[in-house]
Parts: sequence; structure tokens; C-alpha cells
Amino acid sequence: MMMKLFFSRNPNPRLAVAVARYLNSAVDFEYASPFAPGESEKFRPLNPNLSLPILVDGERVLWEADAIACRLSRDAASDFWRTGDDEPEMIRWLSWGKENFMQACDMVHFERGTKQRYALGPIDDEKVAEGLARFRVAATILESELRARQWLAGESVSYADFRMAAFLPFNDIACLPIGEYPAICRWYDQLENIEAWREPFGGLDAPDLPPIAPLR
Ligand SMILES: N[C@@H](CCC(=O)N[C@@H](CS)C(=O)NCC(=O)O)C(=O)O
Repeated sequence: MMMKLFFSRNPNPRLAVAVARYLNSAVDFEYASPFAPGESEKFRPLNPNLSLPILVDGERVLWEADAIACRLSRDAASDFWRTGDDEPEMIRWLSWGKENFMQACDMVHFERGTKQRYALGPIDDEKVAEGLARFRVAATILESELRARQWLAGESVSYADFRMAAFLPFNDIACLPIGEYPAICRWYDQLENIEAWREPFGGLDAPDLPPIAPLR
């Protein structure tokens, strides 16, 4: 039986769908909304966090986008998830990104995006300011690294690049000052040239995210 990838259009499930598309993984994509009324009973046994993405392979269930990317890359015998000498470097970027660049992006995106989409409260300006300050620190480090290299790990795109960029497709809403960092812009343009990254939801049945009023 085909594996099933439960997804939504939010950042982490988008990342998993992009990975599956990039690797041409043999998965059925199924839109899900585990936090919607009446859905938690179905999804809690699959993922106690109720979050997406979730990969179901018969009795085996995997959640967390990184774990799913690792699994799909292994299945595809691809080095998208590095397995050779570049692996430590890839792990370095996953680890650093989660605590620095991505976390800063997430903080701002949560206030301006997620909270507004799902009516979770007004934008907390202090949190946005903190996120932007953290973003500037992390982006400065990433910028100087990307000035010297085309991709984060080795000579070709890897999961480190997809992972680091997970929030950037949502920058129309988060409004992070990416434009001030030319090497990051150049690197992100390369990702945008990859169809699986640019259009992961093409042909999939998935409602648009709830709209957001323009930033005040
Ligand atoms: N650490 C988890 C985070 C998963 C997560 O936060 N998922 C959010 C979207 S970014 C979610 O499930 N939101 C509910 C939804 O999209 O319906 C991962 O990397 O997979």
C-alpha cells in the first residue's frame, strides 16, 4: 500500500511536501487539519502533537518534517539527505538553523501570519521586535556563509537548504528584511528555480490558507 503524507499549506508540512515532490516519492498526499473541530480524535493516535506533516506507512507512523525528509531520501537512495562526507555539515545547518535563523523567522511569522490566520490574538509587537533582532543576527551569519558557497552543504542542493528556507515562502506575510542580504537572496532564488520548492502543491487538493488582513 502506498505511503500517505498528511499535509497542510503551513510551513513545516509545505517543507515535507516539497521534499516528497523533489524526490518523486511514492506517497499519496492527503490534506489534513488536525486542529479543526472533530479532527483530533483521528490524528492524535498518529501524532500526539496533532501537528503536520505526518507520514503513514502501514503500521509505521513518522512525524517531524526532518525525520520524514530523512526517510523519503533513504527510500529514494538520494543524497538530498546527505549520507557521505557532507552529512556532518548538513546536520550542523539543521541544528543551527532550528535555534537561530528559522526560529527567528518563525517568531515573526507566528505573530504576523499564524496568529492572524487562525484568530489567535493581536500581533505582539515586542515579540516581533525580538524576532527581527534575532533574524538580523542569524541572517548576518548566514549571509557571510552564503557569500562563499552556492549551497549550504556541498556542491548541490540538500535538505539543509530546504529546511533553512522553510519560512521564506511566507515572507509576503512575515515581511522579514531578506532584501538586505544579497547572498541569501541569491541562494533563495536558486531554490525558487526548483519546481518542487516553488510549487509543491501543484495538482493537490488543498484549500488555501485562511486570508490575513494587510499588516497594520
Ligand atoms: N517540529 C514540527 C513542527 C510541525 C508544525 O508546527 N506544524 C504546524 C504547521 S507549521 C501545524 O501542524 N499546523 C497545523 C496545520 O497546519 O493545520 C516539524 O518540523 O514537523
